[in-house]
Amino acid sequence: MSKRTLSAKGHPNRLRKAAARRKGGRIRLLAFGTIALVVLGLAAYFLWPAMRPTGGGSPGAVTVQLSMGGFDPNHIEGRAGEPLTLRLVNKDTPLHTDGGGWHQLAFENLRIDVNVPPETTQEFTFTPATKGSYRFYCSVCCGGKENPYMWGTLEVKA
Ligand SMILES: [Cu+2]
Repeated sequence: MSKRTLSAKGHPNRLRKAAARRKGGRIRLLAFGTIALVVLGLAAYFLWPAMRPTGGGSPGAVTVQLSMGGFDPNHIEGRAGEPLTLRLVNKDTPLHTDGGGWHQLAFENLRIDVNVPPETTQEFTFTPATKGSYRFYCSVCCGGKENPYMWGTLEVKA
């Protein structure tokens, strides 16, 4: 018989209390851990949009913000034969009733149609072949193509 069993027989009450204390400590630790995880998770959830990099991305990319107010900037310049990267930033939330926060950048005369989900950033690169003025629009919000604010221009120089 070991010493432990002996003492267990000798002081059953005190042992039970010690076991209960250990159990209570473990539950407290578990509760603390859970709460800490929840708090960290919530902090990350709420802070992520603020910390999300919006200035970075591909070097040389032209950033265009998409919103219910249209494109910002709504005038972009490029050069014929040179790749142009557009970085489309949509900060609208899915709570928008008009289009669900989605925005689009589509060119009238080029085969380009990019749809950007709410609260996301999308980059795309294309090479305008010839010089000229190309109009682009968003048709998923605020009256779409019929709304004069939902238009922008890409000026391609030779
Ligand atoms: Cu839009």
